[in-house]
Amino acid sequence: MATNTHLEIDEDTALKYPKKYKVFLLNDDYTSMDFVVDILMSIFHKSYEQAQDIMLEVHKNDRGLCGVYTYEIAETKIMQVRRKAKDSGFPLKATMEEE
Ligand code: NFA
Repeated sequence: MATNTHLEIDEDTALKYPKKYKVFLLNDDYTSMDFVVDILMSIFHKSYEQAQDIMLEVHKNDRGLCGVYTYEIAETKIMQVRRKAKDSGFPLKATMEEE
């Protein structure tokens, strides 16, 4: 209305940014370093050098950031890690948390 000077937010049409989620790889004693580097290059699209750095970060500090994604993409990455690790007989795990 013309006399309403309040800022109104239309809940139905307001632009809402999707939440983002950090995906981490977790260290374990059994997964080979080469396999983790391969995971980082194939699933998280890192260069060989970036993949080496992240793998060593996970190895030394128990977890390392692999990327930030929307919920569904983060969830898909985690499932891809689980599937590829299981197929190769490694216990490697990935987790996510809201940014
Ligand atoms: N800690 C594993 C090893 O010594 C390597 C590893 C790195 C595993 C990163 C999982 C994640 N073989």
